[in-house]
Amino acid sequence: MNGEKLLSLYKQMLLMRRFEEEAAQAYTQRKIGGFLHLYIGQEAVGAGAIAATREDDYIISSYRIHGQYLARGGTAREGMAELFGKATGCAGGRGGSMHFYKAETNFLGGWGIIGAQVPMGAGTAFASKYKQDGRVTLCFMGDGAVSIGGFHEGMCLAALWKLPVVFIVENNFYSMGTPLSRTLVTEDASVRALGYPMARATVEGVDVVECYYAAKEAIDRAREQSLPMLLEFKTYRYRGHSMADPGKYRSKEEVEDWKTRDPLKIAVERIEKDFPHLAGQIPTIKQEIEDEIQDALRFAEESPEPDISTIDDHTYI
Ligand SMILES: Cc1ncc(C[n+]2csc(CCOP(=O)(O)OP(=O)(O)O)c2C)c(N)n1
Ligand SMILES: [Mg+2]
Repeated sequence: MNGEKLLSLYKQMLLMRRFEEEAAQAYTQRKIGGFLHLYIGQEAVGAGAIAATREDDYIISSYRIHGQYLARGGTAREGMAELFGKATGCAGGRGGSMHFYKAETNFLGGWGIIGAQVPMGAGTAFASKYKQDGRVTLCFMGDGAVSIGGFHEGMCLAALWKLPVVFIVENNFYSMGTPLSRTLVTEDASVRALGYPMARATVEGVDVVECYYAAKEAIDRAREQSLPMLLEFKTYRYRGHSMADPGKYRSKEEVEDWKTRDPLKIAVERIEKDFPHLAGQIPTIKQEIEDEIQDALRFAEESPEPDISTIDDHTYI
């Protein structure tokens, strides 16, 4: 990966991080209602994997999606406005944190039912195969999804019909407060691929460069050979499951240990070591992101709420 690309991925991860730090703040000020699930700590996975896609590839995911939405070209303005429940949000203010959606960037949401996106991801991949449009689907999920019925149905059909889909498990070792050891007999969620079977890999999800290349291999295979794969990234969320969760089921040492492998820190170290001539751009990037986030907050604050007359819009009756 060249230095410019790495720098752009660093910038993207910083956007994700600062977007959510400010969202958390706004939540405590009651400017955001409902749920708010933060991606902080997991940024390398979304940034790396989505950078390896083509723009017309489909992305579908769970409810922990702000980062993936931003990586897929969603704007901070429309994202923040969505959190604030404003009409200018990426889902018209109706979806909120869990249901970001942006058809123009082939970002298909944003699903709150665990594993629901897996058969849907198989479905979009089936459509691509049927239409021979050369698109790949990236279907993100948490480790909690791999024991859900819908997961198995989607995996089964993807293997049977050789669909161009990459199932990405973001294994952050917890499903709400339940540790992985209480739901799976192994630490590697990718073993789930064996039964169908389909290719699998387990990769550390803290270095954006490694995430990029692991995803690229899977995406290339899906596109060129029309084959699915289960790609697991070991990662960690620094915050609780949602804003209501203080995360008392984890030790301070465990959280601190993962923070020593912070994706942003690793990216900066890589830039300084491999591309020292570009390191001088980092302060400028930080300022640009700061400006973008402050602009997004202002935009969200000043935007109108959806008009009551539009309450039935986008609804099947
Ligand atoms: C079918 C279903 N069962 C239960 C829930 C409640 N629930 C919401 S999030 C969650 C944990 C999921 O954990 P994981 O898949 O590991 O994702 P993470 O939050 O770690 O990103 C559960 C059980 C749900 N949304 N859907
Ligand atoms: Mg999890």
